[in-house]
Amino acid sequence: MATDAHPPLPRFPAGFLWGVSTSAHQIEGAADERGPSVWDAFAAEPGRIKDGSTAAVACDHCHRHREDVALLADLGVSAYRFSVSWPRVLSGGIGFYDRLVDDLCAAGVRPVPTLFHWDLPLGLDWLERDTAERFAAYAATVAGRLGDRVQKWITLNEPAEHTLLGHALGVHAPGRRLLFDALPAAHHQLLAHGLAVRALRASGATDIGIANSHGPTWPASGEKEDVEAAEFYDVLLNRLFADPLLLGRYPDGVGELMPGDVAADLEVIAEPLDWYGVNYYAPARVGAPQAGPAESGGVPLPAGLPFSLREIEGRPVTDFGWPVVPEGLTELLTGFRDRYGDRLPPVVVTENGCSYPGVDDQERIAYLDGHLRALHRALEAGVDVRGYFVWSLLDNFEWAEGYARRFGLVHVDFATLERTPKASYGWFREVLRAQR
Ligand code: IFM
Repeated sequence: MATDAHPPLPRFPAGFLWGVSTSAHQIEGAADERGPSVWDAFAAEPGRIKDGSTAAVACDHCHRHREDVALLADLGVSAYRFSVSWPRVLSGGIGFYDRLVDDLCAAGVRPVPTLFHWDLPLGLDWLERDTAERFAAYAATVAGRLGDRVQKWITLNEPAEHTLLGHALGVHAPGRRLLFDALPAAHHQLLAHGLAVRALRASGATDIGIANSHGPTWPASGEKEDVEAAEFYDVLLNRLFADPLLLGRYPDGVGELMPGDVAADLEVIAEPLDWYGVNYYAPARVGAPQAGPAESGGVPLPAGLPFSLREIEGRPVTDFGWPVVPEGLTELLTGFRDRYGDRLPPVVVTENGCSYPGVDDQERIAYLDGHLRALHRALEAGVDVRGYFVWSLLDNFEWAEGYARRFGLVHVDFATLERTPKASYGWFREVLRAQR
């Protein structure tokens, strides 16, 4: 709804895809109706999840998906990004996605499944190359079952975070602290992506992307040491995952650290994409290493890293402590266009959102409003952006934070599982109406 604080948003192009995102492990629950994932095992270890919770019930979406599809329809989104639980499919539960996709289609909401959003079946391991082959077989199974109704596919969600938090720093499942020895997990996920693209294409899919998290990296100063540290961080978080996909090569010095026949794998990894998904939350301000304890977004960082993360001063922060920097989205997208040129396919913002408590969530409205304006500036600057998905439809299980961080447009009472649309839900609905 347009107010003095939020005048009407500029018009986005006809056919622009408007959506919201969720992921299986964060909302589905019904854990006893599927096989276990690495996240079930991780959450069962004392001290891993801040509030001691698990995702066994979460939003109970598996049993309440009709109510959630009705919320999507009422919101007026054209698309819904959800993820398919590989453990659920392995244990014979693919029928749930059949029903979900049917209900979405009946409601006029385009289903956009992500095939992997961190809930690896327990027993599989991204350090093993074989996991990539298994992923391709699973992708073929899902495409065979849903491909008659699903056009738009996402292979992986945020392999960067899954590698960094899960394999390098050990604060997400599977809880490994391998630091730079975690790089094979990144390579095997990228290989899995490429093999899955081939499997999806073989099943007739023509609209395939990936959801990668990216953000601008700002040097803490113009000093050479800070600039070099920021460049290193940019390689780690951005280029390590975008260069192989879009250019068919790793940044200098990285390929040598990867396992297997990297040159042959890169040909698979660089299978052409129909679009490129960007998850954006905030930029990083990076400087040379500093003495003393370091952290990133509340995650303690080990000593000895060749960079340090610095506070972005003078900005509001979300409940998670993340700085609110809408223009970082414009900078990121125009920077990607400049860096990758015509190798960059059309872009879709596959996640953007913020954690705040409460149902009258004016801060979330301000956050989304600011980011949509920033996105429009990227369009004006010539970036081919085709869609925008809010993270998230529902408050959910926010990984190691448990249920304390609320990203939803819809409030979930985790005692009763009652859904209550927040002020931001009403605001976004009006935005979507005005864009029709
Ligand atoms: O909740 C996560 C999501 O699973 C992946 N992207 C970032 C979100 C907020 O932390």
